[in-house]
Amino acid sequence: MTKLHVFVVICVAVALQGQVSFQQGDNTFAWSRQKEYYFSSSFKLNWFKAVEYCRDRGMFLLSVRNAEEREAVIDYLASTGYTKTHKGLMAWISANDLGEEGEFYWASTGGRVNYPNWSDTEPNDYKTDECTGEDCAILEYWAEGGANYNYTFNDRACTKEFLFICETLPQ
Ligand SMILES: *[C@@H]1O[C@H](CO)[C@@H](O)[C@H](O)[C@H]1NC(C)=O
Ligand SMILES: *[C@@H]1O[C@H](CO)[C@@H](O)[C@H](O)[C@H]1NC(C)=O
Ligand SMILES: [Ca+2]
Ligand SMILES: [Ca+2]
Repeated sequence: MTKLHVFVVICVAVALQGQVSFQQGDNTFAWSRQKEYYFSSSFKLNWFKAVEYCRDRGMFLLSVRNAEEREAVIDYLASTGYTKTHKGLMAWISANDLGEEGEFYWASTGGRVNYPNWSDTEPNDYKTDECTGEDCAILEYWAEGGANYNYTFNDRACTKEFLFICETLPQ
C-alpha cells in the first residue's frame, strides 16, 4: 500500500469509530465531552508540520491537561493496537516553550502546562548545538521503562521528526 492509501484507511477507521460512539451514545452531554483522536502511526513530521497537519483536518495537536485526558489517550492508543506491536512510542503533543524558554504552554488551547507529567529529569532543554535547545514536547512510552516513560512528557528539538497525535477539542 502507498502512504496515501494507508492514510485513507486510517481516516475511514477513525470516522467509523466516531459514528459508532455517536450512535451508541444515549447521553448527549457525555458525547459532547468526548474527544476524537488521530494518530499518525505510519509517518513522521516535525512539530510545526504536525501542528499544520492537525489544523488542516479541523483538529489540534494533542493536549494532556489532567489525569483523565492522559487515561483517555492511553486507552485510544491501546485501541489502535500500536503498543501491542511496538515496545515504545514517541509522539508530538502541543506543549512547547517556544514563546519563553522554560515556560510551557499548549499550542492547542493557549493554556499553561499545569499538569507537569514529565519523564524523570525532563524538560532539560538539551542543547543539540550552540543555539538549538529543545522547545517542543513529545508523549513517550517505553514498555520496559516502569513508571518513567509511562506516557510522560519530554522536550525535544522541534525540527526533529516524530509520529504525532491530533485531537478534537469540544467547545
Ligand atoms: C503522571 O501522571 C500519572 C497520573 O496522573 C501519575 O500516576 C504519574 O505518577 C505521573 N508521572 C509523572 C512522572 O509525573
Ligand atoms: C503507567 O500508567 C498506567 C496508566 O495510568 C498505570 O496503570 C500504570 O500503573 C503505570 N505504570 C507504572 C509502572 O507506573
Ligand atoms: Ca526549551
Ligand atoms: Ca528533553
